[in-house]
Amino acid sequence: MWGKDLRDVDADVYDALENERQRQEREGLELIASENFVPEPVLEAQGSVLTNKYAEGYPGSRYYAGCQHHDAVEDVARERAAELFNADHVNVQPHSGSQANFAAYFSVIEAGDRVLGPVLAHGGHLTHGHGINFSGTLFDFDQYAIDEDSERFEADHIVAKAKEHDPELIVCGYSAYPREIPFDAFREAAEETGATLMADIAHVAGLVAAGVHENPFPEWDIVTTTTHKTLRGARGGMIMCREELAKQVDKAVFPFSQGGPLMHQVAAKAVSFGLAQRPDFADYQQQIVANAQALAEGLQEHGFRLVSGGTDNHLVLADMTSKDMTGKEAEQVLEAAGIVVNKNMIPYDERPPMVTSGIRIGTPALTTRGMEESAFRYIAELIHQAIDGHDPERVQEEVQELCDEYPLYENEEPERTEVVQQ
Ligand code: DSN
Repeated sequence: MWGKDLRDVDADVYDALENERQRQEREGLELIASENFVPEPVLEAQGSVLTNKYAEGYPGSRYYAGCQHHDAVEDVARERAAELFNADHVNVQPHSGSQANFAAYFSVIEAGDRVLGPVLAHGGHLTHGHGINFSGTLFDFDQYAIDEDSERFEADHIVAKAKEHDPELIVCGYSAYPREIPFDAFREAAEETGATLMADIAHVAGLVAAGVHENPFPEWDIVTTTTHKTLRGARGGMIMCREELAKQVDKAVFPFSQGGPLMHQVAAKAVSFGLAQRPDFADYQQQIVANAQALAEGLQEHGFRLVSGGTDNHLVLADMTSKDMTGKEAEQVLEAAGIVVNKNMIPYDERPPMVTSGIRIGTPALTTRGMEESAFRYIAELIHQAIDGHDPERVQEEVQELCDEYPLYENEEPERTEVVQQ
């Protein structure tokens, strides 16, 4: 009817996809801390016929007929996630991390309620109470900060802030915090104030699932995550909670904030959770951290100042004022050399978010390619050479060689054919 192969049917999209595959595999070192490369079976599930069907509701209770196979897939996803994170209940339908946080808030608090969350520039996320986001608009947020000297979240400050604001909900979890999340400090603050506890573990979810980072369960009330960062799954969000909150969480996702679930994504989440249950996933997560620490040491040897002096997890945050550069300039210089990082605010940054003083560098994606500590020490050397302006062409060549040495998807390059537009 319309042809079977994308390359025959739509040259524009086919070419863009092929170019992106080429960029990911051959044209640079992917060091954005929130990105990763999913295994082929995850891609296969994402491109499956499950995209064809509406399945509003939950397994065993759908609004449309014909959902038996969708039920099977969603049950598997929920069960695997619950086991991975030791959660009583899981909702795997949120389309993204922001959607998960939206629904999580409305499952435990109402508009106008008081919430305590982190300062965005101190590692938080827009959905943790920023004024330009729904969270800062709909709820009465106050923010806790990183300690200016230790550059870590400290219990005294968090507890004092909680007593001052008397929140109904306390949120922790970060996009750019290189240290272990101090869950105890938040538990103490919640005990003092009676607040509900919510952790957004999007960045460290893979580490948590593998036991490389502390798990907020079983003590915490509600935990959100994305599924595609260190967890290395299909792109999307997820909410986990104590059994008592299960009904509220499900209602807050559907019908309150979402319509039909993206069941092809749910299937792909199920596949990635299954892969995360295998023993080699724990090795992978340990390697992510070992690589970040090797990268941190290499950068420090070359005079980069790192926020908090190092890392416990999958990312480092480099203060580029130690190299007389802004984050934006560093991002551009590195991108020209084929090293992909993002500019990032550092705590107490005096520069605006589109300039920043820092860069965030993460190890999950290149660890998926098989790189270990020696490769990351070498990457630190290449970053130093690019930033300090040594022979940019040679740095680019070295980046290319590293990409070739650590292939990503092993598939043969498809033969380009003449595209016939229909
Ligand atoms: N955009 C993500 C990150 O890069 O951390 C957060 O949602």
